[in-house]
Amino acid sequence: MKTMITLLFSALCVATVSAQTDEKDNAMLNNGINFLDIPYVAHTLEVTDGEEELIINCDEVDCTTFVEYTLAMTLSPTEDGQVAEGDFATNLQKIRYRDGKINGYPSRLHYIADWVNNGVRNGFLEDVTTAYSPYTQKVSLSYMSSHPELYKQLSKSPENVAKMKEIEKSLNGQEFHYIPKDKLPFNGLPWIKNGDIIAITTNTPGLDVAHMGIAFYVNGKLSLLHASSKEKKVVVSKVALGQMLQNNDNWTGIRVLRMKK
Ligand code: 2YP
Repeated sequence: MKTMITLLFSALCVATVSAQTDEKDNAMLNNGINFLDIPYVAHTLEVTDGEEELIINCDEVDCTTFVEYTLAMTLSPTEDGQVAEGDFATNLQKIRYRDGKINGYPSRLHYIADWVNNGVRNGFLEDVTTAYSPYTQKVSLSYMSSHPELYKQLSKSPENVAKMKEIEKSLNGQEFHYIPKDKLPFNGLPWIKNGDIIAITTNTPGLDVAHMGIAFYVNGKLSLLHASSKEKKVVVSKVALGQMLQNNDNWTGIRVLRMKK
Protein backbone atom coordinates (compact mmCIF):
# COMPACT_ATOMS: atom_id res chain seq x y z
CA MET A 1 0.00 0.00 0.00
CA LYS A 2 1.31 3.40 -0.93
CA THR A 3 1.80 5.17 2.36
CA MET A 4 2.39 8.67 1.18
CA ILE A 5 2.95 11.16 3.91
CA THR A 6 1.51 14.58 3.35
CA LEU A 7 3.47 16.78 5.62
CA LEU A 8 1.71 20.02 6.38
CA PHE A 9 4.33 20.44 9.04
CA SER A 10 3.88 23.68 10.83
CA ALA A 11 6.40 25.00 13.25
CA LEU A 12 3.98 24.10 16.01
CA CYS A 13 4.24 20.34 15.41
CA VAL A 14 7.88 20.53 16.34
CA ALA A 15 7.75 23.45 18.75
CA THR A 16 10.02 23.14 21.73
CA VAL A 17 8.41 22.10 24.95
CA SER A 18 8.18 25.34 26.88
CA ALA A 19 7.39 24.71 30.52
CA GLN A 20 4.42 27.03 30.85
CA THR A 21 2.91 25.43 33.90
CA ASP A 22 4.18 24.72 37.34
CA GLU A 23 4.26 21.07 36.30
CA LYS A 24 7.75 21.31 34.80
CA ASP A 25 7.75 17.59 34.20
CA ASN A 26 4.39 17.36 32.50
CA ALA A 27 5.25 17.40 28.83
CA MET A 28 1.74 16.39 27.68
CA LEU A 29 0.27 19.48 29.33
CA ASN A 30 3.08 21.78 28.21
CA ASN A 31 2.85 20.55 24.63
CA GLY A 32 -0.95 20.93 24.73
CA ILE A 33 -0.70 24.48 26.04
CA ASN A 34 1.42 25.36 23.00
CA PHE A 35 -1.78 24.92 20.95
CA LEU A 36 -3.77 27.59 22.82
CA ASP A 37 -5.74 29.81 20.38
CA ILE A 38 -5.04 27.50 17.40
CA PRO A 39 -8.26 27.56 15.31
CA TYR A 40 -10.80 24.76 15.59
CA VAL A 41 -11.36 23.37 12.08
CA ALA A 42 -13.36 20.20 11.43
CA HIS A 43 -12.60 17.59 8.75
CA THR A 44 -8.91 18.49 8.32
CA LEU A 45 -8.18 14.78 7.70
CA GLU A 46 -10.64 14.62 4.81
CA VAL A 47 -8.80 17.09 2.55
CA THR A 48 -7.51 14.56 -0.02
CA ASP A 49 -9.74 12.78 -2.55
CA GLY A 50 -7.38 9.91 -3.17
CA GLU A 51 -6.08 7.15 -0.97
CA GLU A 52 -5.95 7.56 2.82
CA GLU A 53 -2.65 9.17 3.82
CA LEU A 54 -1.05 10.67 6.91
CA ILE A 55 -2.12 14.29 7.18
CA ILE A 56 -0.21 16.55 9.57
CA ASN A 57 -1.78 19.94 10.14
CA CYS A 58 -1.09 21.47 13.53
CA ASP A 59 -2.43 24.86 12.41
CA GLU A 60 -6.08 23.74 12.35
CA VAL A 61 -7.29 21.13 14.83
CA ASP A 62 -10.43 19.45 16.09
CA CYS A 63 -10.78 17.80 19.50
CA THR A 64 -9.25 14.52 18.33
CA THR A 65 -6.43 15.79 16.13
CA PHE A 66 -5.44 18.23 18.93
CA VAL A 67 -5.00 15.28 21.33
CA GLU A 68 -3.25 13.19 18.65
CA TYR A 69 -0.69 15.90 17.76
CA THR A 70 -0.02 16.63 21.44
CA LEU A 71 0.46 12.91 22.19
CA ALA A 72 2.70 12.41 19.13
CA MET A 73 4.85 15.40 20.14
CA THR A 74 5.16 14.09 23.69
CA LEU A 75 6.16 10.62 22.46
CA SER A 76 8.88 12.16 20.25
CA PRO A 77 11.16 14.30 22.44
CA THR A 78 14.82 14.95 21.68
CA GLU A 79 17.39 15.41 24.47
CA ASP A 80 17.18 19.20 24.34
CA GLY A 81 13.38 19.34 24.60
CA GLN A 82 12.77 19.65 20.85
CA VAL A 83 10.41 17.34 18.94
CA ALA A 84 12.08 14.93 16.55
CA GLU A 85 10.22 15.41 13.25
CA GLY A 86 10.70 11.87 11.92
CA ASP A 87 9.58 10.31 15.20
CA PHE A 88 6.62 12.68 15.33
CA ALA A 89 5.23 11.41 12.00
CA THR A 90 5.95 7.79 12.91
CA ASN A 91 4.29 8.12 16.30
CA LEU A 92 1.32 10.02 14.87
CA GLN A 93 0.75 7.17 12.42
CA LYS A 94 0.86 4.67 15.32
CA ILE A 95 -1.70 6.78 17.21
CA ARG A 96 -4.13 7.39 14.33
CA TYR A 97 -4.04 4.05 12.43
CA ARG A 98 -4.68 0.49 13.60
CA ASP A 99 -1.29 -0.92 14.64
CA GLY A 100 0.33 1.97 12.76
CA LYS A 101 -0.61 0.65 9.30
CA ILE A 102 -2.37 2.89 6.76
CA ASN A 103 -4.68 0.71 4.67
CA GLY A 104 -7.55 2.85 3.46
CA TYR A 105 -10.09 4.94 5.34
CA PRO A 106 -11.32 2.12 7.66
CA SER A 107 -7.75 1.66 8.99
CA ARG A 108 -8.02 5.05 10.67
CA LEU A 109 -9.16 4.64 14.32
CA HIS A 110 -12.46 6.50 14.01
CA TYR A 111 -14.08 5.34 17.25
CA ILE A 112 -12.29 6.28 20.46
CA ALA A 113 -12.93 2.79 21.90
CA ASP A 114 -10.80 1.48 18.98
CA TRP A 115 -8.28 4.35 19.36
CA VAL A 116 -7.80 3.54 23.09
CA ASN A 117 -7.57 -0.24 22.50
CA ASN A 118 -4.87 0.43 19.89
CA GLY A 119 -2.84 2.69 22.22
CA VAL A 120 -3.02 0.18 25.08
CA ARG A 121 -2.20 -2.76 22.76
CA ASN A 122 0.81 -0.90 21.34
CA GLY A 123 2.09 0.18 24.73
CA PHE A 124 1.84 3.99 24.55
CA LEU A 125 -1.45 4.46 26.45
CA GLU A 126 -2.82 3.16 29.73
CA ASP A 127 -6.48 3.30 30.70
CA VAL A 128 -6.18 4.59 34.28
CA THR A 129 -9.98 4.59 34.68
CA THR A 130 -9.98 0.81 35.00
CA ALA A 131 -7.93 0.89 38.20
CA TYR A 132 -9.92 3.62 39.94
CA SER A 133 -13.54 3.48 38.80
CA PRO A 134 -15.85 0.46 39.17
CA TYR A 135 -18.45 1.86 36.75
CA THR A 136 -18.54 0.37 33.25
CA GLN A 137 -20.31 0.92 29.94
CA LYS A 138 -20.82 -1.53 27.10
CA VAL A 139 -19.71 -0.46 23.62
CA SER A 140 -22.58 -0.29 21.12
CA LEU A 141 -21.33 1.37 17.95
CA SER A 142 -23.27 2.04 14.74
CA TYR A 143 -23.07 5.80 14.28
CA MET A 144 -20.79 5.88 11.22
CA SER A 145 -22.42 3.00 9.32
CA SER A 146 -25.88 4.42 10.03
CA HIS A 147 -24.93 8.02 9.12
CA PRO A 148 -22.71 7.51 6.04
CA GLU A 149 -23.91 10.85 4.65
CA LEU A 150 -21.91 12.61 7.39
CA TYR A 151 -18.61 11.09 6.24
CA LYS A 152 -17.21 11.89 2.78
CA GLN A 153 -15.39 8.56 2.46
CA LEU A 154 -18.54 6.64 3.48
CA SER A 155 -21.16 8.56 1.47
CA LYS A 156 -19.44 7.52 -1.77
CA SER A 157 -18.25 4.02 -0.84
CA PRO A 158 -20.61 1.18 0.16
CA GLU A 159 -17.43 -0.92 0.53
CA ASN A 160 -16.12 1.42 3.25
CA VAL A 161 -19.54 1.38 4.98
CA ALA A 162 -19.43 -2.44 5.00
CA LYS A 163 -15.90 -2.36 6.50
CA MET A 164 -17.00 0.14 9.17
CA LYS A 165 -19.92 -2.20 10.02
CA GLU A 166 -17.42 -5.05 10.56
CA ILE A 167 -15.28 -2.82 12.79
CA GLU A 168 -18.33 -1.75 14.80
CA LYS A 169 -19.34 -5.39 15.20
CA SER A 170 -15.83 -6.37 16.36
CA LEU A 171 -15.92 -3.69 19.07
CA ASN A 172 -19.55 -4.06 20.22
CA GLY A 173 -20.13 -5.74 23.56
CA GLN A 174 -16.72 -4.71 24.96
CA GLU A 175 -16.92 -3.05 28.37
CA PHE A 176 -14.88 -0.01 29.39
CA HIS A 177 -14.57 1.72 32.77
CA TYR A 178 -15.68 5.34 33.08
CA ILE A 179 -16.58 7.93 35.69
CA PRO A 180 -20.30 8.81 35.54
CA LYS A 181 -20.77 12.58 35.41
CA ASP A 182 -22.36 12.75 38.86
CA LYS A 183 -19.27 11.05 40.34
CA LEU A 184 -16.80 13.65 39.07
CA PRO A 185 -16.17 16.44 41.64
CA PHE A 186 -15.46 19.89 40.14
CA ASN A 187 -12.08 19.87 41.88
CA GLY A 188 -11.23 16.56 40.19
CA LEU A 189 -9.92 13.36 41.76
CA PRO A 190 -6.47 12.61 43.23
CA TRP A 191 -5.68 10.04 40.54
CA ILE A 192 -6.57 12.30 37.59
CA LYS A 193 -3.33 14.13 36.75
CA ASN A 194 -2.43 17.19 34.66
CA GLY A 195 -1.82 16.06 31.08
CA ASP A 196 -4.14 13.03 31.23
CA ILE A 197 -6.26 12.47 28.10
CA ILE A 198 -9.99 12.89 28.80
CA ALA A 199 -12.56 11.16 26.56
CA ILE A 200 -16.12 12.35 27.22
CA THR A 201 -18.62 9.50 26.94
CA THR A 202 -22.03 10.04 25.37
CA ASN A 203 -25.57 8.64 25.22
CA THR A 204 -25.84 9.48 21.51
CA PRO A 205 -27.11 6.24 19.93
CA GLY A 206 -24.32 4.27 18.26
CA LEU A 207 -21.50 6.41 19.61
CA ASP A 208 -19.16 5.86 22.61
CA VAL A 209 -17.33 9.20 22.94
CA ALA A 210 -18.44 12.69 21.83
CA HIS A 211 -15.41 14.89 22.70
CA MET A 212 -11.79 14.75 23.90
CA GLY A 213 -9.32 17.00 25.68
CA ILE A 214 -6.47 17.18 28.20
CA ALA A 215 -6.82 17.43 32.00
CA PHE A 216 -5.57 20.73 33.46
CA TYR A 217 -6.01 21.79 37.12
CA VAL A 218 -6.52 25.55 37.32
CA ASN A 219 -6.86 27.06 40.82
CA GLY A 220 -7.77 23.62 42.18
CA LYS A 221 -10.53 23.11 39.57
CA LEU A 222 -10.21 20.22 37.09
CA SER A 223 -10.60 22.07 33.78
CA LEU A 224 -10.30 20.88 30.17
CA LEU A 225 -7.66 22.02 27.69
CA HIS A 226 -9.44 21.26 24.42
CA ALA A 227 -10.20 22.28 20.85
CA SER A 228 -13.64 23.82 21.34
CA SER A 229 -16.09 23.79 18.42
CA LYS A 230 -18.10 26.47 20.26
CA GLU A 231 -15.17 28.85 20.87
CA LYS A 232 -13.65 27.87 17.50
CA LYS A 233 -10.15 27.45 18.96
CA VAL A 234 -8.06 25.63 21.54
CA VAL A 235 -8.97 26.95 24.99
CA VAL A 236 -8.84 26.10 28.67
CA SER A 237 -12.47 25.66 29.76
CA LYS A 238 -13.67 28.54 31.93
CA VAL A 239 -15.82 26.11 33.92
CA ALA A 240 -14.79 22.86 35.57
CA LEU A 241 -14.94 19.68 33.47
CA GLY A 242 -17.58 18.43 35.93
CA GLN A 243 -19.68 21.51 35.15
CA MET A 244 -19.22 20.99 31.40
CA LEU A 245 -20.64 17.48 31.81
CA GLN A 246 -23.61 18.78 33.84
CA ASN A 247 -24.27 21.37 31.09
CA ASN A 248 -24.60 18.76 28.34
CA ASP A 249 -27.42 16.19 28.50
CA ASN A 250 -25.71 14.02 25.87
CA TRP A 251 -22.51 13.69 27.91
CA THR A 252 -22.56 10.85 30.45
CA GLY A 253 -19.07 10.84 31.97
CA ILE A 254 -15.35 10.48 31.22
CA ARG A 255 -12.63 7.94 30.46
CA VAL A 256 -9.12 8.90 31.63
CA LEU A 257 -6.12 7.72 29.55
CA ARG A 258 -2.46 8.35 30.25
CA MET A 259 0.55 8.37 27.95
CA LYS A 260 3.04 5.58 28.65
CA LYS A 261 6.65 6.09 27.62
C1 2YP B 1 -13.60 11.73 14.98
O1 2YP B 1 -14.74 12.30 15.62
C2 2YP B 1 -14.13 10.93 13.78
C3 2YP B 1 -12.98 10.41 12.93
O2 2YP B 1 -13.52 9.88 11.73
C4 2YP B 1 -11.98 11.53 12.59
O3 2YP B 1 -16.90 10.79 14.08
C5 2YP B 1 -16.22 9.82 14.44
C6 2YP B 1 -16.89 8.62 15.05
N1 2YP B 1 -14.88 9.77 14.30
O4 2YP B 1 -10.82 10.96 12.00
C7 2YP B 1 -11.57 12.30 13.86
C8 2YP B 1 -10.66 13.49 13.56
O5 2YP B 1 -11.34 14.43 12.77
O6 2YP B 1 -12.75 12.81 14.53
C9 2YP B 1 -14.43 12.89 16.88
C10 2YP B 1 -15.61 13.80 17.16
O7 2YP B 1 -15.22 14.87 17.97
C11 2YP B 1 -15.08 16.11 17.21
C12 2YP B 1 -13.87 16.01 16.32
C13 2YP B 1 -14.95 17.26 18.19
O8 2YP B 1 -15.66 17.20 19.21
O9 2YP B 1 -14.18 18.18 17.90
C14 2YP B 1 -14.27 11.74 17.92
O10 2YP B 1 -15.53 11.03 17.92
C15 2YP B 1 -14.14 12.26 19.33
O11 2YP B 1 -15.52 12.39 19.76
C16 2YP B 1 -16.37 11.90 18.70
C17 2YP B 1 -16.79 13.07 17.78
N2 2YP B 1 -17.61 12.55 16.72
C18 2YP B 1 -18.95 12.69 16.77
O12 2YP B 1 -19.49 13.27 17.72
C19 2YP B 1 -19.75 12.15 15.61
